[in-house]
Amino acid sequence: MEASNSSESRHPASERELKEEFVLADRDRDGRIDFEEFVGLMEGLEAGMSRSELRIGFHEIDTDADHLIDFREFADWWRSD
Ligand SMILES: [Ca+2]
Ligand SMILES: [Ca+2]
Repeated sequence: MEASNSSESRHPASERELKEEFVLADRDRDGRIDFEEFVGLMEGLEAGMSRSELRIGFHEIDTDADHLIDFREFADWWRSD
C-alpha cells in the first residue's frame, strides 16, 4: 500500500529550482506572491485545500504580515514543510 504522493516534486533540491517555482507562481512578475497567486500555486500542487485553509496557510507563510510572500518567506516555507 502506498501512502505517499510524490514528496519529491514539493521539495526541489536546489535554490535555482526553488526560484523557478517562485517565478512560475509570481504571475504578474512583481517579485512577490499575492494571495491569488498563492491560490494558483497550491492548485498547481493539488494540495486540495479549501479557500479558508489557503488563507490561513498564506498568513503562516507571510511572516512579516505585509500580505505578500517574498522569495525568502517562500523559501523558508518550502524547506520547512
Ligand atoms: Ca506577484
Ligand atoms: Ca511578507
